[in-house]
Amino acid sequence: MRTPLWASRRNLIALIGFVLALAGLVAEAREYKVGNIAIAHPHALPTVGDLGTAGVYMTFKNTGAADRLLSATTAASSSVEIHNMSRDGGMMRMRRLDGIDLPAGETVVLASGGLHMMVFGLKAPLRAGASFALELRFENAGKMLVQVNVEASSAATNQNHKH
Ligand SMILES: [Cu+2]
Repeated sequence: MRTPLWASRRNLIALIGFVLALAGLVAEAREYKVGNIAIAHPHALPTVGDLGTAGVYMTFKNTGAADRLLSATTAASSSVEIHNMSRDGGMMRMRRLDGIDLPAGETVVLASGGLHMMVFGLKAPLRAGASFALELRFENAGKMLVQVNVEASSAATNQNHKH
């Protein structure tokens, strides 16, 4: 007896879904671990025109005692700052921070419109698909080198992130 066509098509669709889910996992799989800190999905937005700055985002998951991100450096730019963006009345305001607290057992997300890092004085424009090494320094966990992927995003661009 032959398998009805609708059954095999359903299997094919399920297979395609599985492959797509797997591809998504691979793209998101860039995760690092130093001490109790897991660092997931370090990424930056492509630069716009000659603008020598870009926002850098990632997620920190602290599975141990409280820690703190102190600073970051990269050979790709002259400096890296830690910023927080928040809504103040109707205005988005940017504040420079001297670190980011990573409370025990908590996840801290650096994302567009909130906590983020920012590279200044980029030596070359950031193009989607490229990547650069960024060294993170934590109070307790020490140093960790992560690879930051430059990813195009429809949600935000560096154009509306001027200082
Ligand atoms: Cu900023």
